[in-house]
Amino acid sequence: MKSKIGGLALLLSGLPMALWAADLAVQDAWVRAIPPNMQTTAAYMVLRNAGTSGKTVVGAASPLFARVEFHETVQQGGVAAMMARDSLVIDAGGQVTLKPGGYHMMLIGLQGKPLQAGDKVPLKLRLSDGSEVAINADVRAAQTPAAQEQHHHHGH
Ligand SMILES: [Cu+2]
Repeated sequence: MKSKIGGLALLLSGLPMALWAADLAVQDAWVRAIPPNMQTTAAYMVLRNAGTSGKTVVGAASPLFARVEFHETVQQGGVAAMMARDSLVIDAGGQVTLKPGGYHMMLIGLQGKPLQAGDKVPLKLRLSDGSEVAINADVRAAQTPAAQEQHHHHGH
């Protein structure tokens, strides 16, 4: 991962955005495997901001999905519900963890074949300054208890 980022920075060294985006590190990015009859799943990761100013992720996209939304799972009267969020803010020197039962990226409208454990999902995060961060998330089998990120999206 480290060497990949280094190679990318070298490739784009003529562009100021490469330096900027390097402040935002993405770790442990993974996507929940999708059963054959579903088109929606969630992505999780740790976003770490090593920079001296806050970073705001304002959008995300994947070639494998029609659209990607930011959601937060919250407890409302004992029931888990998902709230859409416009953006994700990572404070200077801070980190935000996207995990089952909390913040996540909703991947909606699968294009193509079902995702199985071991597959990769390319994701691109767009920041408020116009820079982008590319991620290659691992697909993992759904073995965590918080499957609500899938079930609440029936009927979308
Ligand atoms: Cu969601």
